[in-house]
Amino acid sequence: MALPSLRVDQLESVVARTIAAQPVVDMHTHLYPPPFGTPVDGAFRVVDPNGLMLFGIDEMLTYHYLVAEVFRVVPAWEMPYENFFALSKREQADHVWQNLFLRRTPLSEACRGVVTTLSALGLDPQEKNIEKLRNYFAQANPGQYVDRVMEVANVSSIAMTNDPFDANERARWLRDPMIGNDGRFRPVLRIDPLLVDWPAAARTLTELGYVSQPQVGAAEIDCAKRFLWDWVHRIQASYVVATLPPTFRYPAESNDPTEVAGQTMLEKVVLPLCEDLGLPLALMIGTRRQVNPPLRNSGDFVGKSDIMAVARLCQQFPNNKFMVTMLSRENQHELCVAARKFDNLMVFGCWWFLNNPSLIEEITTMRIELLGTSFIPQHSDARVLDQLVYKWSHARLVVSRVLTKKYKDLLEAGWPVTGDDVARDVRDLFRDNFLEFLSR
Ligand code: FIX
Ligand code: ZN
Repeated sequence: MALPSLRVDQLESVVARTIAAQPVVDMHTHLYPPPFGTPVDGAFRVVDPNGLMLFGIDEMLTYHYLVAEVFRVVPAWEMPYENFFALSKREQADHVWQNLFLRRTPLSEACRGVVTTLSALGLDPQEKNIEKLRNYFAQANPGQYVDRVMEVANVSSIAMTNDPFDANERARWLRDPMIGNDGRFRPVLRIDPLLVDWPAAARTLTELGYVSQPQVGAAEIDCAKRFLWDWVHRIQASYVVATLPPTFRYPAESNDPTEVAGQTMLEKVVLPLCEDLGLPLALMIGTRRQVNPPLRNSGDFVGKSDIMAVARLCQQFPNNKFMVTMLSRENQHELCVAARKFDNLMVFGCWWFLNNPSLIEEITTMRIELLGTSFIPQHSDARVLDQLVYKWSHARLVVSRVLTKKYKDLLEAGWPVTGDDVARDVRDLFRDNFLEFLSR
């Protein structure tokens, strides 16, 4: 028997409850399971300084979003960049805690995120003594802590970003082929240099025995194919991803050899392999890297990109699947319209500088109006495990608000909305759209 329609006054609580209860498949993060190493042990001894599994208060406070913000209030003439980065992680965290949380109100989204996370983990965010907070995380067993955070955040699966061009990460995979074998994490192959910096990619490939020259010829295409095939299989990648600058064009509009090489790699290596293996290619477009290099990975910026490049790719490679997010707010509308034209385009996430409630609300509303529920509303981009908690609880709140409003409009237009309808839509948005796109 069909369930009765919800009343307008029931919508808000039913939608909020349904979204809170829906486990999320997080399709893009920079998180890793414990075998990838943790930088410090429980006694704060440095055990693996380049370890990739980050968690705890010091990592949260030194997130690159917060590092950028602390230089707003203690500028480089007071705390030169190199002095800040010469500090130990604990000292950097102390500096951020002092200046963004104790001396000021932690109003920004990234600051509020730390507060949400501490509260949800059962800690007192008003605890001004950071050592007490540190002690909590020091007692955590990394493997069990992954479960705890996933439970609190209600996240059922975490996509990693696995970069064979990063010597640190690559060495770990080569040392231990089973390193990514953790059912909670989903490996994803990141290939930026192949598309944006072929000379650098060629150096790495050569070092690894896939001997390549800075000029792309048949041998280079062959080497890159073998490299990509080997790594997709070594890590068992769910999809392939690259972050691209706002200047990305398809087809390339200049004769710049690196751009032309990137296009050749895309057309002759990446897309054929993705098609053969049925893997989506995720393109994250719009990052202008290092506009302020001394700020390190806090020094990246945003730029408006060209959606026609995406449309041409979708049109010319109909057997490929593309998942696309764009960093610039100005690109969001056109990207949505492109998704109406191409069923091999999945729009995802409110990325980085867009991951703010006001922008998520605007973008998600527009996406629903143009695409119904056929998109992936958010990914966390978490770099520190604990951030899953706030990134998802904040996103859930906003998506709840947007969906409630949209269901209300529909009820008023004369269409019944049941609890089952809400559950199905929420499942699609937070889990199934991604999983079905992978397996399509
Ligand atoms: O390229 C990316 O995957 C970006 O998400 C990162 O490079 C960026 O630093 C980030 O963490 C944004 O949230
Ligand atoms: Zn990312």
